[in-house]
Amino acid sequence: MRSHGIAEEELFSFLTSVKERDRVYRKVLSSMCTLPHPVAVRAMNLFIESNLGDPGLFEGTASLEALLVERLGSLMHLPGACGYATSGGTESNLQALRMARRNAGVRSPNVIVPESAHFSFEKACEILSLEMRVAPSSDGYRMDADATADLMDKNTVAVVGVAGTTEYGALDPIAALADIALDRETAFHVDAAFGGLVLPFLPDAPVFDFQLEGVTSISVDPHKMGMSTIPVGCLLTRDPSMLCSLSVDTPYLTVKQEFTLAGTRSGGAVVGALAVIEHLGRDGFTAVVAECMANHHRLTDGMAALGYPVIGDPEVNVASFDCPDTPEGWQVSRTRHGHMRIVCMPHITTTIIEEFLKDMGDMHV
Ligand code: 0PR
Repeated sequence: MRSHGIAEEELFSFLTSVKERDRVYRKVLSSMCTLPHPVAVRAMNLFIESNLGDPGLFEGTASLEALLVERLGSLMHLPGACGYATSGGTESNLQALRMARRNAGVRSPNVIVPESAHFSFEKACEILSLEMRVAPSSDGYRMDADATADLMDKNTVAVVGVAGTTEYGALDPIAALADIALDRETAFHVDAAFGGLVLPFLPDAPVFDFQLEGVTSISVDPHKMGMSTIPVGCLLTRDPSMLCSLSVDTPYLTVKQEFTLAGTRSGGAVVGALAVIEHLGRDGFTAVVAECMANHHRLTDGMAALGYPVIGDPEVNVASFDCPDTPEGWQVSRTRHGHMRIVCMPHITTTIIEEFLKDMGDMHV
């Protein structure tokens, strides 16, 4: 640490100059985060000092967290769902498996995850000492339900399905998996970290939520398609006792028990997430998602015309292509199979997609 601090103006000119090294979102086609909606920034600033780790001090903020859970629970067709705002999909997925392990109480627990699962499950299984059994995909990109059933045994504490996979935008056969889990009395966690704020706003999306009796918990992240400030995810559970099973005593806080993973938690970010949901409403989200999907389809049509048909059958605004080269200046990502991957987030406009397709076309002349 410096022995004498530097003046504010000097500090901010330093910070501003270093920020120039960060990418601006414009040509970033690889991210599942986006520019926060202005109401999220404003709400976050209003609640900037709020700490949900001690909710008795911030009762107003805590009630807004409860409202966020209520709004997302209703969106997932369970208005009374329990839950809390996490730091994102990784924490939600970890806590979902932790609940499942606690509730099952078996000696050598295992979980079944799809090949397409986000790497957060690998972290969660290591931390929780769970054996991670990977179910193959039936068509390359979707979990095989029969293979999942074959992998289960008496020590299986949870099955995981993904609604909107990170790499191919696909949906695992959630309804079939929910039936299997219900039949075997096993927890079924749906990772809708990305798809949870896309699928409810699409006209004919498959059912992936609490409408399916077997679904016991869901991850859905406002800091992805919810356009909130980072970090905000949300873990939802069907049954309050699942969440309460994670409670530990917190003797010297204003509340005496907590089930969250983090202690100190940003109230500002959580209110930011709620602000976007309240401000846009169903109509606003439907419009944002329609725009993202229109751009996604323009992209997949344009890429197909260039000789790169989309891989698999994405149901959300994530598309991958067997295209080894990337035009200069664009940030795309590569899947584990080496495919070019593009996410049409709200910051990716039609003009940007047209520009990208033009650069793609020019690359091969
Ligand atoms: N589940 C799914 C289906 C996800 O896609 C992700 C993240 C997670 C869980 C984990 O969420 P958190 O990162 O919030 O813990 N998917 C993106 C990915 O890993 C996250 C991301 C976002 C990556 C922005 C890059 C980026 O610029 O690809």
